Amino acid sequence: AALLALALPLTSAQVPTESPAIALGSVVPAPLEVRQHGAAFRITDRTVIEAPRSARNVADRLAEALRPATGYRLPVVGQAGSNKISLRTDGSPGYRLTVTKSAITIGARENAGLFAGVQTLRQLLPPAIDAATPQRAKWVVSGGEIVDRPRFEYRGAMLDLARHFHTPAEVKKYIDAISRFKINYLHLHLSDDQGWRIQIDSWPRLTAVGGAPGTGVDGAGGGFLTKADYRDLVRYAADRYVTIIPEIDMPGHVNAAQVAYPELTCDGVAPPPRTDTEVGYSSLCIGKDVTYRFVEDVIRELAALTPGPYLHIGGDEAHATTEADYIAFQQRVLPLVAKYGKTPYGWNEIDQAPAATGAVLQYWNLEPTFTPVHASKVVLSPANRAYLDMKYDPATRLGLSWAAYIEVDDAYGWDPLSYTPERNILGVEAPLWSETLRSIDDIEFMAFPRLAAIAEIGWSARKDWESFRTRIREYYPRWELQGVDFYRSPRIG
Ligand code: TNX
Repeated sequence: AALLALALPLTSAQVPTESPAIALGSVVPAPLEVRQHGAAFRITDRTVIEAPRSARNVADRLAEALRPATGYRLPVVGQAGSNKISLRTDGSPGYRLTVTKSAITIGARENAGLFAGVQTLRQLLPPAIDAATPQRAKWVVSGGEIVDRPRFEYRGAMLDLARHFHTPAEVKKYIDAISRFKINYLHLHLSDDQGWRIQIDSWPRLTAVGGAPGTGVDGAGGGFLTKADYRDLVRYAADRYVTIIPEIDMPGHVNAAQVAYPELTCDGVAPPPRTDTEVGYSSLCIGKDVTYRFVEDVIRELAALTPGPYLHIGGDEAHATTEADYIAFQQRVLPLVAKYGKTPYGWNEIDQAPAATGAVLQYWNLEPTFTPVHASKVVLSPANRAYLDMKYDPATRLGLSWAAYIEVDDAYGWDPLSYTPERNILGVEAPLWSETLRSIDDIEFMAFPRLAAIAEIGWSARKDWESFRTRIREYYPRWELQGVDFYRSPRIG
């Protein structure tokens, strides 16, 4: 799809130069307050980007976004008169975007807010702004003001690198696409029965064996991240105000680790490598000391690589672990995450352990209400609403259907507050499991437009399907120009 977009730049016939400026509120996720008034601003070959040193990174992202399609220089400067896009640090939580004839101003307390404002601005320009080569278009933005801030502080996406490895270049392309919708956490599922995808120096066979060619579902998902790859991804994400959350899944989902290190089983015998999609058959050996040396080494190395606050230890579907063993395991392991300076994070099963006090839970179950017993905060990922690997309908070529078919309006039509009181909620996350996915096109086809629906649930205070439907329909040409694949839902039209 990326090649196609490059090969077919928009012709002037496809981009009417007289098209009216986009309405100020026509953005996904929907902004909080919008007042359209006054004259529009037009970006010209003389426009400059004004930013203080502290916001240089955001200014660079803005310039990168606007230069290819406009063909303008758009220099980043410390101070300018008029005809400028100005980034400034002010008191606004979220961001405030003001458009007058002489300037576009984005103000925010933090760079993350400025970056969110930049994503809004990109959607207020004609879709041709996403072309990779200079386009003939009037780069006009409607006059007025947007005051916007997130409903929840955590708006996440998850990629499963274990069932099929996805390369750093693919993960970066996904970060580009999700950060446009103000997603600010990317959870990487780095280990499972079929593969181990992150270098751990103290246990090198994890990747030498668990990341080898032939691992993954159907033997088609080999590969792993070196520590250098991972650090580079963390940096790339941080430059887009996305925080990486690593997950090592345990005590279940560990077959790949046990193939590499048979001492991690109770009988010391290596199990056969698995390339099927079954779940719930493997378990670390809860009574063995080596189990906790292994777990502590992995947590220590991952914590040292990860600047973000969270470390996810999985904990789901441990059907091969007794309940008593499961709790005993989490009682020892949850505190290890804190020992290395991170907030423990796990799938909702970890709430069985009293040591989950202070942890974050990721709720993936289907029951419509949930009250944490031990954990402090919940990230909502109900599988029948937020799982991007569920098929859209029975005809969808990719994906699974054990939780539901999830059309775009199903992904949009739920409220976190109906699950648990607001004080428990950290935010929402849309996981994408990779049993059936190979390429970045596969990932994108399952993620979009549903990820945009989840992003709006996480960001916007008000929700309206008809309005979302219209705004996301208007986004389609942007995905086409970005070379991002997506599902043309009949519900959107
Ligand atoms: C359940 S839900 C899983 C994963 C599978 C996924 C497929 C959860 C925490 N675990 O192991 O990949 O279903 O949809």
